[in-house]
Amino acid sequence: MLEKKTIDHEKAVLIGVINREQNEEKVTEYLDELEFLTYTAGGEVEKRFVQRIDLPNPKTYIGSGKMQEVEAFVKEHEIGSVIFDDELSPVQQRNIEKQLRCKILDRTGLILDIFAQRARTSYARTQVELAQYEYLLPRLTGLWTHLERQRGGIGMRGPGETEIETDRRIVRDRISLLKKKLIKIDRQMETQRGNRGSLVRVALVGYTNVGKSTLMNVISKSNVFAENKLFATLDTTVRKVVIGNLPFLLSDTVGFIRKLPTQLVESFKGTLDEVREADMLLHVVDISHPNFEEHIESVNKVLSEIGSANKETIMVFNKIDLYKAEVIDEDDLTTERTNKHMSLEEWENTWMRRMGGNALFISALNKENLDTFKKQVYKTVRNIHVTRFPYNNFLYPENLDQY
Ligand SMILES: Nc1nc2c(ncn2[C@@H]2O[C@H](COP(=O)(O)OP(=O)(O)OP(=O)(O)O)[C@@H](O)[C@H]2O)c(=O)[nH]1
Ligand SMILES: [Mg+2]
Repeated sequence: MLEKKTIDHEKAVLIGVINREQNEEKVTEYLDELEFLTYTAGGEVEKRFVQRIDLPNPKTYIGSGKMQEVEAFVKEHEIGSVIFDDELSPVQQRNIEKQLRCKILDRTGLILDIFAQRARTSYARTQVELAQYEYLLPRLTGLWTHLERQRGGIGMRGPGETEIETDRRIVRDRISLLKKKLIKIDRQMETQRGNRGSLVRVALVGYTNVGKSTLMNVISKSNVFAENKLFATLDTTVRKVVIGNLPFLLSDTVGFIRKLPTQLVESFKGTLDEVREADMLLHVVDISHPNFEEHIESVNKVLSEIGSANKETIMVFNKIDLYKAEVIDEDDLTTERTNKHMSLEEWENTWMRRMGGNALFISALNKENLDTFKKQVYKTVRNIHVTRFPYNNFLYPENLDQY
């Protein structure tokens, strides 16, 4: 009898490269994240392969010797997917697949698959489907057709499942249909947003898994889905929040990630409109993550792409309960002191200090420092509010303490 593998335990192998732009430490961090993504998609990583290579091999991305190593491992351990941290060209993807005879995904394909798996509303599903078709279009010829019997699992959800052999014309038609459908939904959403009145709008933004939904739940007593997986939230939730007696609207939306596929940024335009139209942003950061500074950069990059980089922003450094500085042994004379060895207090005295009250340190989970957080949010929202409605500023004292 054929062994039936469950999607939950699909075996995967990860591949990353060391080059001038990314040293070994960076690659390890990237692969940690890729492993978390794989786990979120329902896979289990059996092994990581890392190669030092300055220019990717145009045919197979990694060199032929490494490919043989991977091939042997894939055969021996019945690996279902081989996942590359970097973007593969359609040609590379095809060549690699021919040699390894299993599913080949890159970071973009994997992220799209997770989005497809997690999309709940028809809006989110339409957005993801559009992104998947746009990713698929240049990769159509012959891709995966010889893998028919292995259908299902990572990378095969969504349009990949049924439409893979259809020709480009059909896919193009589908793309334009989905675009039209999105324009229609976008218009409806726009009207809905317009109906919300003139309340100040605050948007939670940040890297995925930093605690945006948790913070939303804590301050709005709502119940937004939060969990320790990537992209728990795909749709936007908007809640009315009142601090003091000042009401405003708070929205929680999709998290960002390094190399967020451009197809996704484009098709999630409607979802990101919430951010674009917000009066101010709460940029949530997981300060306990070793890579948090790079996360901030990735988020800022997406914010620039959607024209929201210059909005009034409060940086909210979350998960202070988990923050641990790496310690250098007293006798260790070789290790150089880097950012990773800084205490929270030291961090507070870096560029964060220059942000004044607009850099806050909290734990949404343990409800630490939420008072300071509320005070600062109040102050900023109030400023926007009284600028807009100068005649009723007597309703709202300048500071929350004055209530
Ligand atoms: N230790 C600790 N864990 C936290 C804190 N805030 C959130 N978490 C945990 O971090 C994980 C992710 O939280 P979410 O609120 O889902 O994060 P998110 O930013 O909404 O994530 P996405 O929707 O996936 O982008 C969950 O397991 C939370 O319990 C915190 O202050 N301390
Ligand atoms: Mg969330």
